[in-house]
Amino acid sequence: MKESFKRFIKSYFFFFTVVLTLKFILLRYWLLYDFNPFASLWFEMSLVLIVMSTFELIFKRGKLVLYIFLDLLLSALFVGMLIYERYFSTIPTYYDLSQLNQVGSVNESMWMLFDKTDLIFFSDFLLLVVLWFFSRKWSYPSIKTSKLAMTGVLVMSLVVTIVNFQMNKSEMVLDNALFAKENGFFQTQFIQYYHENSNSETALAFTGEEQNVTLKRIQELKGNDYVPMKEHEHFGIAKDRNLIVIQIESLQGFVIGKSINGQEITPTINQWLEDSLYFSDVYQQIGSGNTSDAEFLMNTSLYPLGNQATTEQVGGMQLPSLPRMLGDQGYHSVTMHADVVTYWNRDELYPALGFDDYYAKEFYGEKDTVGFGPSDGLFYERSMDVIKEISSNHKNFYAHVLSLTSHTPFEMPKDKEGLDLPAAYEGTLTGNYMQSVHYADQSLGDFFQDLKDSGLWNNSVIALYGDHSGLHGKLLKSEDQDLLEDFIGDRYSLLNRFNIPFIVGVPGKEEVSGVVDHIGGQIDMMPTLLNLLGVEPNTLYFGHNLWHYSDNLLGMRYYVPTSSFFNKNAFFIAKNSRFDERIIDLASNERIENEFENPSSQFEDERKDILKLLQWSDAYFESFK
Ligand code: GP9
Ligand code: MN
Repeated sequence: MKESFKRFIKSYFFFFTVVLTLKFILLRYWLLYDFNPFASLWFEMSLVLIVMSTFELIFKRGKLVLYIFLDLLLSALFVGMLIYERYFSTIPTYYDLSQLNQVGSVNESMWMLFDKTDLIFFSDFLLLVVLWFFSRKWSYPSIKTSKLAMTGVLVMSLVVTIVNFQMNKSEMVLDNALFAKENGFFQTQFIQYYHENSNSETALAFTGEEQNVTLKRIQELKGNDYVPMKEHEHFGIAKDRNLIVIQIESLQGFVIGKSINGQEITPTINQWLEDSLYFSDVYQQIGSGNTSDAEFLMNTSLYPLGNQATTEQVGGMQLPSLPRMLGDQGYHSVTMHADVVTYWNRDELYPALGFDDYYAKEFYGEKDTVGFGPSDGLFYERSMDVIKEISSNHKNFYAHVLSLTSHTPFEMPKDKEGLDLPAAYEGTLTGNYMQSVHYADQSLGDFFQDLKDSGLWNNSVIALYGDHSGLHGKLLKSEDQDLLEDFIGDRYSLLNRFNIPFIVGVPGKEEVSGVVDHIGGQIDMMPTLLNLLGVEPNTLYFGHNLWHYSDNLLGMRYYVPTSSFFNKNAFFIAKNSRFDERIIDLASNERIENEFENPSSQFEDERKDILKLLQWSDAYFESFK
């Protein structure tokens, strides 16, 4: 017995079991703040042991190669997961593997997040080489494990995996990391896959007369009495105008109206605010599809999917959308972006959204490239040519114009850095961000001037918003936190991070101006614009006219756990693997849960309501498949 145990601990099976268990323990600790080492054995190794015992039972030779391959694969996956978490503040899922082709464009930002300590996941390979080199008694290759023992391991591991799955399959995965902490990384994937592929029925009227009943229910869950859009004030104030919607890459609200070293960061926008509507309390709602989710939200007023870029699912669909609704009114619609059109599956997204035409890198070319596309300056110049052409051929048009230069890591050629920054900001992520936003604003100014010169300005509605935050997660070093705190005059909180500007101008209509502090999200943009254009949506939508309604219930998922929401007064962040529920007061930017005896109960009803809204939105989306 003693002898066979001695032999066993010299086996590959034993060596890699120990090594991989240790790696899982470390990964779960770093990624999920899980201090329980047994969770690694029970949840994670049970599955790995199925693979390893199968190796043992099937193969007589070459097992070492298989083990090394498995170990390498898992180690690379673990490092990838850590980097991913630093960028997206959540753990990846199997969907993300299908997105690996997208990594090319953002890899610069990704590599900034690689940490030397990540190499620890490869340290066992060094150990293997050293052992091999120095130990002549290294007899691993000849060690055989007992068939009976391996069959036992296989059966046990299978039982544990199946029992885990059966026990948890009915649970909803609201937060990947929390679910993985409680049930294991692999189980999280299985259960998500299971939910994705089992049909869930929603007793909801999507079409016909009853659609209004659903719209009413949606509005009630958002805390308002439903009023048909035709009865809203200012309905149709911009009837028959063109619509130009500009989505600015990574533009956050905290720079608007602010100066540094006596220079305005966004002078074009600041001046435009004098005669336009500024919705100051609007928050991003994108999911893992980032920029493309913002495009989706703007054009559909539906929630993006939780765990995968919505664009992954839209192939062949004909979604209810802004281009389609405006198309019914005779508008020609076009969308413009300087990256390759296949990035984020936009070649499938645009037909699904019903755009008549799109212009992408293939059109804009490679000249004056900054980051992964031609500069905003060049982009607007060429877009202007298209817009002029379209406006001369069509009665009305809708142009969705998507800027790109102000993308992470915000590094630009010196001649595009227009701000004279204080020394402390030079070369920092925060300083670079300000420079790139300043450049984006300056290029926007040229575009605005061209619109004015061409005469299009005065018969258009011009709207602008940021797609999502640029300064977030572990990209921010402590020096950035200090600089931001100093700049804002308050801590750089999640509210600052998620707040984006939404600005709407109807030139010549003085009443369309001022600051509106109604709480809103990207989901509210489409209905707000349709109201001005005097087009009552003929489909379901999950936002509302932000000018009319002051209460709201807004979901955000992916960047915070699903079931997190904004209401009129607070941002409720659901529990995740690291923190309990957190509640931030919108007015004071302070955490407020300590003021309640039982914080979650205050918000429990709304938490259920937002889950309902998300489920309805998903089901509505699915109904177009
Ligand atoms: C890619 C560009 C940037 O085409 O839109 O995408 P992001 O990384 O912000 O999602
Ligand atoms: Mn983006």
